[in-house]
Amino acid sequence: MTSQALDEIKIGGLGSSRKRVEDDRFIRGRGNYTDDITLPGMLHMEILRSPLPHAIIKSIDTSKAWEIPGVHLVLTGEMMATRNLAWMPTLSYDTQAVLATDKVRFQGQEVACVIADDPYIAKDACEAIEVDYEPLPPIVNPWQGLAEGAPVIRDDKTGQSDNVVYNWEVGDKAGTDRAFEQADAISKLELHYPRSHPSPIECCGSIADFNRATSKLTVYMTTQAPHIIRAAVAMVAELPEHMIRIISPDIGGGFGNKVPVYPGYVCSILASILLERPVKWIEDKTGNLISTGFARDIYLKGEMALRRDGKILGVRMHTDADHGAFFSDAQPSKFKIGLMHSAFATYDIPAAHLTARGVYTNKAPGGVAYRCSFRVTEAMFFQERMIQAAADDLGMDQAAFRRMNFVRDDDFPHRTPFGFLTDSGQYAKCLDVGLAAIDYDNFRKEQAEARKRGRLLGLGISTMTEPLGAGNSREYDILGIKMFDSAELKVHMTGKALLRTGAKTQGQGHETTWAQIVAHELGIPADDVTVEEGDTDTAPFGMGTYASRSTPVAGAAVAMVSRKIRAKARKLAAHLLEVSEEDIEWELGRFYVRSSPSRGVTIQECAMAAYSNMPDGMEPGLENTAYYDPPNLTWPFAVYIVTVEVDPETGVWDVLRMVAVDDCGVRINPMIVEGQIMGGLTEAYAMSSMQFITFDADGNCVGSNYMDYLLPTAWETPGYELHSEVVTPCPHHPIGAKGIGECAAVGGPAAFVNAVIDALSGTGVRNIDMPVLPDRVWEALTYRRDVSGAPPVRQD
Ligand code: MCN
Ligand code: CUN
Repeated sequence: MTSQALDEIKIGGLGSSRKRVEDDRFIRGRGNYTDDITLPGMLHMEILRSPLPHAIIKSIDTSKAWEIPGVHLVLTGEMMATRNLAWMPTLSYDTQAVLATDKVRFQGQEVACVIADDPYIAKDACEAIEVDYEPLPPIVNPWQGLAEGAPVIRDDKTGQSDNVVYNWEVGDKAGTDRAFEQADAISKLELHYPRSHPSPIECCGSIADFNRATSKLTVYMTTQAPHIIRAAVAMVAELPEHMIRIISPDIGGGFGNKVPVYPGYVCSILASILLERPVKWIEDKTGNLISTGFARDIYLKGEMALRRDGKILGVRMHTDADHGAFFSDAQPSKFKIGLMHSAFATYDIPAAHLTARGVYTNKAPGGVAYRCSFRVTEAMFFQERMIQAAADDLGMDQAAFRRMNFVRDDDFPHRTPFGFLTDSGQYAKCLDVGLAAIDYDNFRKEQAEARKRGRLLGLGISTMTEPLGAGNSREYDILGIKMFDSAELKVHMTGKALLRTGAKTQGQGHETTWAQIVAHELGIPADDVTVEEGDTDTAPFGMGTYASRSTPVAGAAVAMVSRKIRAKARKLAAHLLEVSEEDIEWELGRFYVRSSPSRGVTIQECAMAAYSNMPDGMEPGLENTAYYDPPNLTWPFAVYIVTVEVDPETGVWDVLRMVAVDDCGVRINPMIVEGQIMGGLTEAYAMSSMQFITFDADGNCVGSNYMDYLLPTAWETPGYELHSEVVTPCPHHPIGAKGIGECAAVGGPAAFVNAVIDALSGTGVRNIDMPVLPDRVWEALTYRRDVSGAPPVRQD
């Protein structure tokens, strides 16, 4: 490098904790969310939802609703059916009712819609609709669904005679059986990962605008994946794809909640086509909590074959997933239970076998949504709870047991027990950093001392590997659409640039970080790069943002398109400097002549030349597009360590300290990465300590509002101590970055629960299901037994 190279941090390049450019409008209240948009002549839609979880619809009388002044349209399933729109395909090859025709299958299911001059009229008219239901027995958990004689929820499906969605398995059964035969000890664990809800502050919504003059349909909506939605709308509504434009404006948090296709979107689209006017639908909080993509609600059990010295020989795992009434998971087609089989990727385990069963119940459809990379959250939770139980059973130290079984640094690339190929990491080093930070040995001493005086201290460790960034396209597709991503870069003649990608930020800060990648690759200051996402008419095709795939896939495409631009700029530089291309060297922001480094041209000068002084035969302009199909997922690693004190009288537990060591490879923007980690840890704390959304025996959703389903505020949230000193660059990512968006929410819960269980050691309590509420801890301590969180079942 010559002295004229730019200071990368000063231009907001890689490693710069640049302030988030999008926050300027957000904190001034100038964001542009779906509900901020008003179109001329716009009408408003409200949804009538079922009060019952399971019932036959005998009749629907909409006559009173039609009579209310200001009502323009009342939609029912029967009307949808005449257009073949009563049912829609889901992203997991099932079908889902748009508006119920035959039966309602969960409380909160969409039964009818009213479109009116304003939302209040529409709401009143919904209440004027009379539906005659004949109740059926509700099914609130898989066991009820699987019981002999259980009513068949999906009697709409030909050939469906029970409530089983799928049976699926993966791994080496024979090898695992052999490992168990050779084991000195076998450890077992059973638990329920409760239903949890992404609960973004902004609910879902859409504005459909069918233009009668052009026949073009524009939909503004809260989607994390606009291009997938465009494809789905083209298929469901049988509209030509080029006549559909999906625009995701600002999104107030997605967290997976805004990946699926919801009936509200479809109904607003049909209403706009029928009325030839824009139709807006904005969901309310309870509507969001009872009807949109939930997460988890899965029963996990497993056993571990162990050698006396602590070596893990094999693992067996079984899952029973509650999918609600429709199997609508947005996940790679190949894997029925998402990436559950990423479990135990952290450890060198010779054999493993997983069986998975999905069951229909009378709940909202879902399972995969919420900072999860397709069930990785459940996988890593089970892994780390099982590891703690096994270490305890062997009487081994929690940290030593993990270290002994970790995949070693020189073992990469490593084939995980279920067949993934992990490529890099420094697991033991991360653990050492975490243990030193929490002062592990001293804490253990303090814990023993405190115990003598009746105080219950606990320490929980979670060490986890996360598969982030679907695809590659060989293995990952949704409905046959391959999971790659894209970026388009236009460098204007003054050297300012416009970047668009196929991803869609919902708060993660893409407008800030993508510009940093361009700055790193081209030396154009990040402030000179505008980033746009979310409009299918302008953005290149992409699969959207979830599974922390944006940095691994779209972010890689940003680097690749920048390199294409640089390659062309190099030709322009050679022309300007009147030397051959081979004599040109690059340093950040500038090409120079190798033999005479002071002779050079900046990237901005090259940009100007692309429009004003290009060599003969060169195509003018400085624009390009890159599609990126990653060779593998990225594999970040994290260590989360929590210490707690449990009050034996009340079961209340307080977090004393929380240490987080995240290795997500090269960090584009360290401040944004830390924000992602803190947000994820807070969600982990919320899930493990307070968030409770369940169903009573009659199938009523309990916790469908913010009075019951708690979001921690700054007051409840513990302080976090973050460590960033371990950096293992991703070997295949162009800038060495791995995903980070979900790590803390995935790995965090086990650390909190492990800490509470550790505080209870000696009582025989092996498990308390989340949320680990004080009354559950009290029950465990008082009766010295495990506490299950499974919903109650009706006994009559
Ligand atoms: N980043 C970085 N360096 C890295 C990795 C990431 O600077 N090595 C930056 C990225 O450039 C990006 C952010 O960190 O600005 C998150 O990047 P990434 O890990 O690629 O995740 P995505 O952008 O794909 O975001 C998805 C992920 C998911 S799946 C959920 S769920 C979730 C999450 O992000 N939802 C969120 N974090 C969220 N944060 C906010 N504020 N809102 C949501 O809805
Ligand atoms: Cu599964 S929640 Mo995120 O992948 O959108």
